Amino acid sequence: MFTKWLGLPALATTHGGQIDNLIGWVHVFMLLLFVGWGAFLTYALIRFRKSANPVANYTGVKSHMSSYLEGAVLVIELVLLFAFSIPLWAARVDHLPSESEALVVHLTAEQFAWNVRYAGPDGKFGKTDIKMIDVSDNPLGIDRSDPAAKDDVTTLNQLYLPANKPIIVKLRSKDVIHSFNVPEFRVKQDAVPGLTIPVWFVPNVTTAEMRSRTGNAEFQYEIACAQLCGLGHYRMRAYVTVLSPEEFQKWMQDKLAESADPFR
Ligand SMILES: [Cu+2]
Repeated sequence: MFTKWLGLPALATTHGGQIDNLIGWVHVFMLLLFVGWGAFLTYALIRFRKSANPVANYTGVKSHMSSYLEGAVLVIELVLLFAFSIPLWAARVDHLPSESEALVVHLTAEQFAWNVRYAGPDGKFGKTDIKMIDVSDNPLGIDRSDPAAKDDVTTLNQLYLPANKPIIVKLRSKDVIHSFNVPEFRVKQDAVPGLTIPVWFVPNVTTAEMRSRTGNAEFQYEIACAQLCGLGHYRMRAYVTVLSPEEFQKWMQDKLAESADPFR
C-alpha cells in the first residue's frame, strides 16, 4: 500500500514490499512526530506569550506529560529499529540462499561499465589472472586455459536474469567505489575495491510483464551507478532483462554457442 502512496517505483522482487513497508512506517511515525512537535510549539508560543506572563514562573511545569510523550517516542523508535529494520537487514544481508538453489552472477564494476559473468553449465567460475586483463578483449582477465573458465559467459552492461529464482550478485570493483542500484528491485549496494560483496534478491516480474503492466513498450530495468565515480559516471548504466526461466535457458544456450563459434 505504501508503494502507491509514496509514489515509489514499481516493485519487481519478492522482498521489495517489506522495504516499502519500512519506508512507509518511518514516514507515518515522522508525520506523527512532525504534527506532535508542531502542535506543542504552537501551544507553547500561545500559552507562554509575554503578555500573559509578565513575570517569570519559578516553579516550572509539574505535569509529567512531556516525559510520557518522550517515552512513547522512544518506544516507537525502538520498535522501528528492533521489529522492522534489524530483522529485515539480517534477512537481506546475513541469510543468503544456498548457492546450489540460486543463480550466482559476478558483477564487476569499473570506470565506467558493468562486467557481467556467469559460470556457464558447469556452475564453476574459471580462474582469473590480473596479468590477462585486456581492456577490450578480456576486461576480467579470465584464464580461458582453465577448463572451468571455458564455458564462462560474459556480457557488458547487460544483465540477464531468470524470474522467480534467487539471484546472488557478487559485486566487485576494479578501481573506485561504484554502487549497484536497481530501483524496482529495492536493491542498492556499493561495490568496493578489494571486497566481494554478495547481494541477493528474487526478481518476480519479467521485463515483458512490466512492459505490459506499465503500458510502456520500451521499459527497461536499469542499473544506475549510485556513487559518483568519476567524469564518466553519468554514462555508467546497464540494463537488466528479466526473462522467464525457459527464455533465460535459451538465452544462455545462444550465448554459449556464440562464444564457441564467434564467426558463425
Ligand atoms: Cu560508477
